[in-house]
Amino acid sequence: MITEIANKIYLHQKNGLEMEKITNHYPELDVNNAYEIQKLSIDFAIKNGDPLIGLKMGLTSIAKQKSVNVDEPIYGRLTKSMELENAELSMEGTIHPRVEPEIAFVINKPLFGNDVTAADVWDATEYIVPALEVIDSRYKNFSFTLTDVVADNASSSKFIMGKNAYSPTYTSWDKIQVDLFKNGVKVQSGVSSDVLDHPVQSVVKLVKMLSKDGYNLEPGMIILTGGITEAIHVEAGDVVEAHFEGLENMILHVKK
Ligand code: OOG
Ligand code: MG
Repeated sequence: MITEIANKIYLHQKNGLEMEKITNHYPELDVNNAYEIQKLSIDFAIKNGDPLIGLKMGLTSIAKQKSVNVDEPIYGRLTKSMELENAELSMEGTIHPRVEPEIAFVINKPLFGNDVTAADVWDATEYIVPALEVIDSRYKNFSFTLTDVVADNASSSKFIMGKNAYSPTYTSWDKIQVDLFKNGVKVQSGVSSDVLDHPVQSVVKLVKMLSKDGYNLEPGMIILTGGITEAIHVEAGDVVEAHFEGLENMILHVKK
C-alpha cells in the first residue's frame, strides 16, 4: 500500500496534477508512514534520473504554520529538477504555486546524529545564500493534514538560490529583514529569526529529524531552512521580488 501511494504521489508531482488527500482514502496512515511514502516517491524520481541534491525544512515559522493549519516543522527532499537556473518560473506543470523567501545553507561535511549542535552546523557550512522556494501542494485547495503534506514531500516544487555565496560569518543570520513584493507592491515582511529563532536551528532540527529516520546530510547538499513569511500565490505575468536586507535581492518572473 505504501509503495502504491508513493508511486501515485510521484506521478502527480512529476505531472503537476492535483489529487485528493491521501488521508481521505487511508485515514489510518500516520506521520511515520508519510515519511516512508515521501522517501519512496523521491526514490522513484532518483531512479528516473533526478538526483537528490538537498533537503528542506518547512513550517519553521509561526506565519507559515498558521497559514496551513499545521503546527509543527516538517522536512522534505530536494532533487535536481526542482532547482531553477534562471529567475523564471513556468506555470506549465504547476497547480497553484506559491512563493516564499528563505535562507539556504550549503554544507561541506556530513551532518548526522541526535546530539548535533549549532556549532557543528556552522563548522560544516560552506556558504549561505538567500533563496526563493516555490511550493505547490498536490492537494486540492492547498489543504492537507500533517500526514498528507509530509507524504507530498512538504509541497516541494521548485526553488532558486541566490548567486552570491556569503560566508557564515558575513552577518548575523537571525537579523535579516525580508520584504516580499508582488508586482511592485509589498505584500509580506518578516525577519529571519522568525525561523525557529535562527535559521541555523532549522538545520539542527533537520539533522535530528533525519537521524531519527536513519538518514543524514551529505557534503554538497543544499538546505532550505523554511519560509520566513507566508507564501504568496502567483500566476502568469507576476513578478516577485524579495529584498533580503544587507544581501542580494531575489527576483522571479512567472511565465505562462
Ligand atoms: C508546506 C511546506 C512549507 C515552508 O518553508 O514552510 C514550506 C506548505 O506550506 O505547503 O516549505
Ligand atoms: Mg519552504
